[in-house]
Amino acid sequence: MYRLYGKPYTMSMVPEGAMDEIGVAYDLVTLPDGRSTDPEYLKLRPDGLAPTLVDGDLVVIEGSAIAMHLADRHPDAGLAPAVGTAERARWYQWMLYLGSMVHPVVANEFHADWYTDEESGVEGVRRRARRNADTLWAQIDTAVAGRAWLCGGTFTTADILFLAEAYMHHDYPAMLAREANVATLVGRIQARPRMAALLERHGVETVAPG
Ligand SMILES: N[C@@H](CCC(=O)N[C@@H](CS)C(=O)NCC(=O)O)C(=O)O
Repeated sequence: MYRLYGKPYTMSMVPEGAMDEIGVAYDLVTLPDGRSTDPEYLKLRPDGLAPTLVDGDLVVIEGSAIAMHLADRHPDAGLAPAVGTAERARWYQWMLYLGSMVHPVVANEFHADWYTDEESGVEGVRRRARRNADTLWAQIDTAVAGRAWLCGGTFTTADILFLAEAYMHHDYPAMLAREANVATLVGRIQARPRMAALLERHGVETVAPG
C-alpha cells in the first residue's frame, strides 16, 4: 500500500487528492508543523518538508511529481492526458508552473522568516509575496478563460493542484472575487465529491462557485 507523509492544508493535498480520485487506499502519516527533524523522515526527504510518497522501494518527493507519478501508475483513472497530445503538453506546463512558480510565492508568504536573515525584513518579504501572488493569479485568470478543465476536456492532476494552490492563496476569498475565470474553474473542480471531501478534511472553508 502507498504511504504518504503529509500535513493538513499543504502541498500534500495534491497527491492525496490524486489517490482519492484514483480510488486507491493509502496510509497517511501526518507530520508535525515546521520542517521535520526526525532522522528517519530526513532519510526519505532531506529538507524535512511535506509531502513524500513511499511506493514500495521507491521514494518520491515533491507534491507535483508525486501526483504525476500516481497518474502514470494508474492510467485507467485518466488523470494524465495521453502522451504527445496538446493536453499532455499543457499538463506538463501547469504541473510545473503551479509547483515551481506559484507555490514558492505561497511559501514566501507563509514562511517569510525563512527568506530573510533580518527580523526587520520579514514583513517586507511577506508584503511583496502577497503582491506577487496577486499578480500571478491575475495572469492565470486570463490564461484559464473558457477552460472546461485546466488542460482541456478532461479532469487531471493539474486541476487538483490548481484547486490546492488557489486555496493556499493568502486571501483566497478576495482573489476569487477578483478573478472570475479562476473562480469558475475552482467551482467546477470543488463540485467533484472527492475534491469537496478533500477540502473539508483539510479544513478549507470553500468559497461558493463564481
Ligand atoms: N515544492 C515542495 C514544497 C514543499 C513545502 O513547501 N512543504 C511545506 C508545506 S506546503 C512544508 O512542509 N512546510 C512545513 C510546515 O509548514 O509545517 C513540494 O511540492 O513538495
